[in-house]
Amino acid sequence: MGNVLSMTPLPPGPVVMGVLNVTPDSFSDGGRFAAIDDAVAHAVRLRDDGAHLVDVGGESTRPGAERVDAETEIARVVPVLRELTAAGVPTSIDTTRAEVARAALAAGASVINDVSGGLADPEMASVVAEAGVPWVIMHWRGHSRRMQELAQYDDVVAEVRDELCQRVDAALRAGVSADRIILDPGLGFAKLPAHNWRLSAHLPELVALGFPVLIGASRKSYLGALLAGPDGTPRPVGEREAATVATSLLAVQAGAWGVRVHDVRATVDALKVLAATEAAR
Ligand code: PMM
Repeated sequence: MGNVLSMTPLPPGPVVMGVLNVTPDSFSDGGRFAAIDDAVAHAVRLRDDGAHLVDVGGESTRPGAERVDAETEIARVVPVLRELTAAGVPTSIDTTRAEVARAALAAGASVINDVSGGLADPEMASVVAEAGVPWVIMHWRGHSRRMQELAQYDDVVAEVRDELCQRVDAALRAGVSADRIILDPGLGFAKLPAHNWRLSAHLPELVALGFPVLIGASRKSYLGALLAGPDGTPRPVGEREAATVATSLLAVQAGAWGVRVHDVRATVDALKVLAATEAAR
């Protein structure tokens, strides 16, 4: 599969983004992919399973996580991005730092996935504008260490939509082209479980803004809470796959353009079921 993400305008979707965390403290991969060879082999598997691009991240964004410096982040992601580019695997870089984004683009990344939507680093918008690459602008209120304190909303759907619109305005002012913008409500980022469910239920209101919408529900803790055992113990991270697939499928049915998932094969299978059903209408 070629790099559909280098198309202008963006491809129609659904687009599947596979997750590759190269962070020793990543909650879902448990550091297993920290070694470059393992990371590359895993990313190639995600591509072969049907991922349109592989999202490479070198800084954990799990709630409560401490930050690493830019140098560490670059040292983690750049060798992996170079190898993946050589292997023909399209990649995005999951970073909030302009410096890391710049290094990642030079190493072959073709999309910037910024969980802060440009808020964490004022330089990010100009890096994106200059490179002309697609930019995932996610809803965000603060870094992981304190983000759950910021999960306060009167109307989460309206506030997330309005805050995303402010980020879009800032991006356009910085010279980013509207056809390069992808929006993401940021499930789990300064959101309590009820906020995530409400955003999922009201996804069409975000889709109505007219930008492609990406959803990242994969293995998140609100799914673990939903599936908790009778004693209230959350379902472990590795056992949230069916719930992840269901969430991704519902999101695409509600108009999402793309989904960001760890288990690409399961999601691609589900999306094939949806496509076959739609084709038979
Ligand atoms: N979630 C995580 C990391 N990056 N990027 C986007 N665009 N949307 C998300 O929901 C998102 C993201 C955290 O999940 P992980 O630790 O499993 O990668």
